[in-house]
Order: sequence, then C-alpha cells, then structure tokens
Amino acid sequence: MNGKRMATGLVSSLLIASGSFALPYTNNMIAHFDGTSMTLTNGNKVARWLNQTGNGDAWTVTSDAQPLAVQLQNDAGDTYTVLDFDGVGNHLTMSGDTNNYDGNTFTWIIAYKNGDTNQDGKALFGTAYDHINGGTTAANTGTWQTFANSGNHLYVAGRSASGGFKSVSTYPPDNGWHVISGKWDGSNRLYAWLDENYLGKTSGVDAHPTGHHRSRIGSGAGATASGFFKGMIAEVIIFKESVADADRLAIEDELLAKYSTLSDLTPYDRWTQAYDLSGADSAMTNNPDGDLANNLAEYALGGDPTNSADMGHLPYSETVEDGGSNWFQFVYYMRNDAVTRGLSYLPQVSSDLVAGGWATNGISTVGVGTFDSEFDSVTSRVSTASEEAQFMNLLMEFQN
Ligand SMILES: [Ca+2]
Ligand SMILES: [Ca+2]
Repeated sequence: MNGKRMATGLVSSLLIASGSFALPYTNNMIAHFDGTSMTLTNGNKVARWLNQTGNGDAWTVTSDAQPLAVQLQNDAGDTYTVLDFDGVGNHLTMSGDTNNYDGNTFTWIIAYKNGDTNQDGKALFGTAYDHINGGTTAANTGTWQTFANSGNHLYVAGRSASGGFKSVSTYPPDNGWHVISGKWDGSNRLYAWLDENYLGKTSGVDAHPTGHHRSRIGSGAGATASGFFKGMIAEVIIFKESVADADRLAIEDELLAKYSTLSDLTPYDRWTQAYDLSGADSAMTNNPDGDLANNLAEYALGGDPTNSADMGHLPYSETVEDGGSNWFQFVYYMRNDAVTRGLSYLPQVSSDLVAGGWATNGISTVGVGTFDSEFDSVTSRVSTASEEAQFMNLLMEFQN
C-alpha cells in the first residue's frame, strides 16, 4: 500500500547507525548515546540504544517497555531523533560490561525534556549497586544518578559511605529542553550544572560502590523498574574522570545548540522528510516528480512525491443503478487521521469542465468504510437524472 510506503521511509530515515560523531572532548568517555545509534521495532519503538564508544554496552528492554523514537527539529532546521518516555512503563536497562560504572570519579551529561511536573523520583539516568563500602548498605542501592522529582525539581545525586543521600538540586525554569551535568570528582565531592550554570556542590560523597548491579534510564530513581520518568532524552554522555570545566562547557555548548530549541515537526514536515524533500521541492503546491499530483495531493492520498508512477489511492467513478434510479458514483480515499493532519476532502461535481463550475450540490455520501490501517474509503454519488454529462473532482485542502 502506498500509505505504508510512507511509514517505511520514515523508519529507514531513523535507522542511521553510522556511528559518526565528534564530541569536542572524549578522553575516558565510557558512554555516548545519541539519536544515531538506535535499533527500532514496529511503531518506532526503541529496542536498543547502542553506546557509540565501541565498548559494547547498550541499553535494551522488553518490548512492552520500549520508549518511542521521535524526530524533532530545532530552530536551525536540523532534525534529531530522541527517546520519548511515557511515564507509565517505558525505560531501558544497561547491558554489557557494567563494571565500567564502578568507581567514584565520573562526569555525566544528559540532554532531556521534562514531560510532567509531578514526577517523584524518576531517573533520567540511575545506577544501582550490590554493595557500598563492603556491603554495609543494602543491596541494589541507587548511587550516582540524575533524577526528576515533584514540582519539576531536578537532582544530581550520590551517596555517602554509610548510604546517606547526597545531592545538588534545582528547579529548571521551564519544561523545555535542558542540559544537566553532574560530576563526582574522586575527592568525595559532587557538582552539578544546568545549561552551563553552576548549581552548587556537596561533599562527603564518599561511597565506594562495587558490584555494579545495573544502570537504567527512564526508570525510577535508584534504577528500579518502577515509577517511570515521563519526558524525553536526546543524549547521554558519561566519562570515567573528572572532566575539566572548559571541556565540559564545550560539550554542553554543542548539546544546547542541538537540542535547546527542539520542537515537534508537523505531520507534513515528517512526510517531506521521509522522502528527503527539501527547499522548494517540499512545498505543498509543488510537484517535484512531475506527475499529476502536487505534494498536497500526494500527502492526502498516500502517494510518493518522488515517484511519478505513484500518486497514492486515486479516486474512481462508476455508474450504478439503485432503487430504480441511475447514479454517478464516486469513491475516494481519505486518511483516517485527516483532522489531525489538517486535511479535508471534498467531492465536487460539474456538468461541464468550465473553470469555476465545480459545486457540491446534489452530492450525498452513501458509505464510509475502513480501507487499510491509514485510509478510509468514502463513497459519494449524484443523480444522473438532470444532466447530460457529469464530472467529479476531489478537492483536497490543508489548513493549519
Ligand atoms: Ca507529484
Ligand atoms: Ca508521485
């Protein structure tokens, strides 16, 4: 089906696994996750988020808990794929060489968007350990982590040797995209920054966790698979060192430039991107493949705007007899989410082909049915009694 072809195009554009990235500082970087290293399943769910440092780590999860991969665009027109966590069950769990996460010297930077002001201990990134300082603290204790709390409160946290909770926290000014950074400096101090602004530090973070139990993103604080984060995460970067301020700032600069102005694409923008249309070729009134359908018609009918042999589900007409009368019947296909997309479909009739002669008088809709997962079929008709000849036209309109 032509409509499905559109979805396929979108998936393939998300499945970029090039691994090409260039952060301004990468010494002792043990994890780098961004939108170019996701494996997606049906419905653009994220089955696997691969660590691009090449150490083999990945975040994975069972199918019912997978966050969605969504494409967003920033003010510069650049598009990024980010993870959208539903706050109900979506999360990812680290697999691989998790001993990388043992230690007490880390710097971690996360680009995220909060999606709920009533979060209560929901981890953007959290680690949990079997033991802190030889097992004096209960197993599975959450240790170094970044989590959202109620009232849009955000924490960068660690532990003392006795298991005490140590944190720096802030209230981000809005629910937009932010870059939150934490540093555990190897001298028992924890620092935090939001959007490059220093938030403060805490000392006595003298836990020495060993036996890394797990790391999760989007889960409950302490990396528990309960109480889930609602919001989006675009990028996670972790260093096993105390990164110098200038190097951290260079990375934060880059992340803010990429993500701070991200906003939703319109459905039409997503569609043009799926076909790699840009500039004038992406205008609704243009017809880059030179067939009989402009981009608006291709979009409305599920056509391929780059293939002149594919205009989607074209309407057709036939003459039928019903109840002793003859009818000129017209079948067309409309997207079942037309309202969301701002699309309307209007059959018109004319007794000649004079411009301006199209009207809706006398047309009645006699049936609407499901055609496929994306389209409904609509049958309209007009009586043939009054006119010698009749022509029908399908008017497709877009309104923001
Ligand atoms: Ca076309
Ligand atoms: Ca076409």
